[in-house]
Amino acid sequence: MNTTRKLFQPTRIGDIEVANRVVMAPLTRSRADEAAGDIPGSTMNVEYYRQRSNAGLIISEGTQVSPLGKGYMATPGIYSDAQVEGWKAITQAVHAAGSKIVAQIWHVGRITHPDLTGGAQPVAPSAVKPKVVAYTHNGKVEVPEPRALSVEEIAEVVQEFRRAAANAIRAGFDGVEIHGANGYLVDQFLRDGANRRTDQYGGSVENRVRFALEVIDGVIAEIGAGRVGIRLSPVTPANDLSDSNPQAVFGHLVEELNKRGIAFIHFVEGATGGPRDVPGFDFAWARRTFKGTYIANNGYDGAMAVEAVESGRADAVAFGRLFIANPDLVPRLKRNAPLNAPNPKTFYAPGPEGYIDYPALEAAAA
Ligand code: 8OZ
Repeated sequence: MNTTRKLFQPTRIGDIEVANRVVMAPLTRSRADEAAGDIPGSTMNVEYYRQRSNAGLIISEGTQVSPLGKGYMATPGIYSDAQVEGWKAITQAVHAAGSKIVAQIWHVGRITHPDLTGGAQPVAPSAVKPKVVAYTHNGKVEVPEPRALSVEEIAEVVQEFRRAAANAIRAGFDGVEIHGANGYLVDQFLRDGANRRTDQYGGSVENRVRFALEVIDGVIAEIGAGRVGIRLSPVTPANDLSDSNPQAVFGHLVEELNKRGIAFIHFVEGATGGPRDVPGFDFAWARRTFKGTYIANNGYDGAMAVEAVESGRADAVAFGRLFIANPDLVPRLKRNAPLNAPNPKTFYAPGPEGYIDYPALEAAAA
């Protein structure tokens, strides 16, 4: 039994009191009501999150801050009143089951296609086309070249993140995670593989970090630093993004985030969903430097997570795939119980199969 391990003890993540240090990672599941306007909160959406409320903290699936911020079919938004109403059913169920939940607020930038954005051309820091395919109702399509945002439009996107954070609180979330990882818009500004700007948002490290900090500062002004986190993936090649010197840009960002007293940084250590040993960024340095909660992610199993929190290498650990397949992941990890294997075929498929029908331990044992 692992029950007495630190991973399973309560703590605070910023202003958020959590029952344990197991975090459910943000997971795109593509089961919002797209026809109604990318609205979450169906009976099966509520049941999915309710089943997983044994996590100390749930980070919601990525939720777009605007129609242009959408990059996948049937992902939920958090910009309309109907979306806020939908989220309320989910946050209420999670709280009733004793967990906490933050909204992952998301703009995909250039990782989308006009078929997903109501016909609009994707936007990005610069007109640099990634080698990425999008899945739309018309099948698999290459994403087109994006257009560069103007300085005025950048300010509007910052406002969209700010409104999304205010909406998250209205919807009953305990806070937000800004999606700064995996090659989406915030990350596109940070890394020079996508950012070729020559104005105050490009070039130097300070300039490339500017957009992320404007988003952070806008969101802090709206909901308070103790309810704000960010997800970062300094070395992931996901979505065809790279940087010539991740330590420089993400090092500066971590120091600036530290000054602002945000609740947490959620680090994807290595290549998202792949190898952990990718050079270019010193995660141990970030852990020592950042005074808020360090949430570790990427390929952890129970033993690794117990060790990481016990040794102080991380404050909390986020699990993605394991939470898809194991609704009762925390009790299973406590008992070293066997785990269900996830079925990738149903990760993004519509409907309840592979979503709310993975068995819990008691049911599995019966
Ligand atoms: C897998 C499929 C769709 C989206 C990410 C939001 O990479 C995602 C995502 C992952 O952060």
